[in-house]
Amino acid sequence: MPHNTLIRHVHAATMLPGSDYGLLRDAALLIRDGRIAWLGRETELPAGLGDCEEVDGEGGWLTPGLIDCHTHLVYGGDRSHEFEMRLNGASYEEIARAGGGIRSTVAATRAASEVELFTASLRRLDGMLREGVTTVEIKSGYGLDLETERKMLRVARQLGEARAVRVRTSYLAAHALPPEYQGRADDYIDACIDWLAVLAGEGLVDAVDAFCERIGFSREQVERLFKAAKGLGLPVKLHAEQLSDSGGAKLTAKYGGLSADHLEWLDEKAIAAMAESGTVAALLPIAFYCLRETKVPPIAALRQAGVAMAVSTDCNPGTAPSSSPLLALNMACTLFGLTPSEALTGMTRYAAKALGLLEETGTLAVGKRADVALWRIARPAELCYWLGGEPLWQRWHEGRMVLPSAH
Ligand code: DI6
Ligand code: FE
Repeated sequence: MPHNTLIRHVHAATMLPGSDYGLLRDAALLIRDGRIAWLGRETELPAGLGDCEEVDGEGGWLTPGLIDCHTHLVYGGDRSHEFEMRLNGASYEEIARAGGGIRSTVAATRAASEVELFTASLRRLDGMLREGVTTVEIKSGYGLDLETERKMLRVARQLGEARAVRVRTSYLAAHALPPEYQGRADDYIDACIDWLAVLAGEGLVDAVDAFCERIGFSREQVERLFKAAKGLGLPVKLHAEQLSDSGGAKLTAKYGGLSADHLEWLDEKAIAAMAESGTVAALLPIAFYCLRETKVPPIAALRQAGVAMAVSTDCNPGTAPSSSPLLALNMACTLFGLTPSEALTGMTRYAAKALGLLEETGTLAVGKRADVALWRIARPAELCYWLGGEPLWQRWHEGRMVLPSAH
């Protein structure tokens, strides 16, 4: 049976290009069969819309459902003890040498059963949904062997079935070198390429990611992986220029990548290459904050070059222990100097672009999937201004209404 919903007495931040927030005041929005069927001024509502359930928005604001385009939401264990050790004087390197850091999460993720991993990850996902998320990207990368990478990706898919949310997976086996490949990074990349073919064949991979860094993988190693991805028809993206200028963003642009992420050390030439290839710059201010970084991504130059900037949580146990997209919005403004309109665009329209989903979601426009958030706020900037809070009132995913308390 078709399910129609008419949301009335709202203002809409459509996030369509052309003006800040794509504002539409005194609006109404009609959802029909999971898509936005009509959106406009309430006074211009056409007659004869047929039977529909009416929702009175009481002067609240509609935005596209938020899109978190870079997360490591599926992992085992936690790293709060390392946080404590660091504040008691241990350095990040000392902790890593003692078997901590990414390796400790890898050990915990390998040890966790699929059900344990699912349950722990679901709690984090629910935190995001309570803040209006309707699409989330989830990476593997704490398995570093075929079996555990598969387990992570399967859990990511299961999360998308358990909740009203769209999940896009990224294969991130090239995240760190596992202990069993110590000193054999090239062999490990060969293995990553073999596993990619297997997991892509199982329908578990939507995109391919890697960590291009002195402490991660070299440009040449990442390029081999990207070639394999292209051979399988999969889009690529990259953790690039987070701790040093390793040339990762330029490489991503060369392969027509969806996004290059972090980018604190991005240089001018790479910005031009990203503008040319339409690669999105995904900014991750929570990781910047937690690592107490001081070098800010070149926002003014990205803006000037017309590179689309997305904003995301980077939710992970090491450098961004948060499942709060609203916190990421605030930090994108406070730490990186994005305007609230740019930040919100970065978690809607440009985040959709970063996942190759702009045809489907990311703005409020007729024909798109009805991924919609209704907020109890006085103006859209409030979503960036307040640190967290609980401003979400209702959320629709593909037209299905889910109350924040009832995921
Ligand atoms: N960059 C990061 O900030 C995270 N991964 C990456 O490539 C860190 C992940 C972790 O410490 O667990
Ligand atoms: Fe990351």
